[in-house]
Amino acid sequence: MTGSDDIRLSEALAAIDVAQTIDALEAQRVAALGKSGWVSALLKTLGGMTPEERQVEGPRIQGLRAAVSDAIDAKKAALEAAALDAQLAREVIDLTLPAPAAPKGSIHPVSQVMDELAEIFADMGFSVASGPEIEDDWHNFTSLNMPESHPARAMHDTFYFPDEGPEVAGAPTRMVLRTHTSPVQIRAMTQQGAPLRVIAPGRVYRSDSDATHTPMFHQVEGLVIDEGIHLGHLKWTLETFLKAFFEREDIVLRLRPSYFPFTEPSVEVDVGWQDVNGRRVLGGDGDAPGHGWMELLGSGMVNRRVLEFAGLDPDKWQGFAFGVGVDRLAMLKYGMDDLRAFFDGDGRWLAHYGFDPLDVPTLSAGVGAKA
Ligand code: 2NL
Repeated sequence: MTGSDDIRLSEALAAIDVAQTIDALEAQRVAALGKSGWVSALLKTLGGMTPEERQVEGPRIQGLRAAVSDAIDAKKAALEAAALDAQLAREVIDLTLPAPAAPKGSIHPVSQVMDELAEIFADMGFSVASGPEIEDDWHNFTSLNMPESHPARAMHDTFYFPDEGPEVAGAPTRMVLRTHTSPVQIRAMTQQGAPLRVIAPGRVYRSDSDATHTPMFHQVEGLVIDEGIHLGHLKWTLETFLKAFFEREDIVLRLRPSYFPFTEPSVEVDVGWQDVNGRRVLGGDGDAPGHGWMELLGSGMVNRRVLEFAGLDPDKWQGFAFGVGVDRLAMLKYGMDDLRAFFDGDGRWLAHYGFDPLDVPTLSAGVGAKA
């Protein structure tokens, strides 16, 4: 018995040694150690033995089992190591391959400037409001103290839709492409009430097209409503905004009386500039020699009639508002000289003037990190 078992063992070990696959090895395991394997059969005979026989046969059969099991484990480790070596040899990385093409997109200067504006005004407690670009004429004109007959309506070169729109404030209305973002602020006042601090950046439309006008352009308006608001608050806010935006402390403002139907009094805001190597650079007193003034913003105290249209009591609440062209701000800050190129979608222009998508404007890092 012992002799034939030794032969079976050496045959099993030889078969394990020549196994080329995990499957072949598994077949050897089943043949020896499986339910009806020869080692398992030997183990079963232990039950019918005398204690004396079992004392000799037990360790001998367990020895056979361990010899087969150890040989299988060792062979399995060797086969797995060989398989890994083969895989590593197959999966070579060619480090001489060129890197994948870098992404080509960039952030349009108008988007960048709007992000900068949101960041600067957020720091002064303003939130950003938005609204429809297709407006009814009540929100675009009537509520801003521009009734049907008002000459300012004609001045706005409005794009009208052909059909009559829904009734608004009890009267039929026509739909227009908004000519300013003021209607967004009317909606903010109506929906959020007072006190209120919002800016409304976005696209606006006027039927006007030449070297300095495009039928679509971008505007940002700002509105503050609270008790006891006066022109001093307006001037401080615009000064603080322009200093942060142009990243210079020497910005000087000049306020001139003007007229807008929606503000009373109305104020035109000029910014001082100086000549630096033949270029106009903002900053400094515009009245100094070699300096001048540039008209930049329109603003004023919100007309009491506009507050009433928006459902606010003008004896309790006062406010100031302002409007400025975003495209113009971008040109002044980043040095483009042709407005029309903004909307041509020319990849070379965008590559030159566009911003890194990761270059997000923040007050802590500077709102205009890279031109
Ligand atoms: C300009 C002038 C301005 C406003 C916009 C405004 C909005 C409301 C009430 C009162 Cl809801 N006013 N906006 C006020 C003054 C001027 O824009 O020249 N924009 C480019």
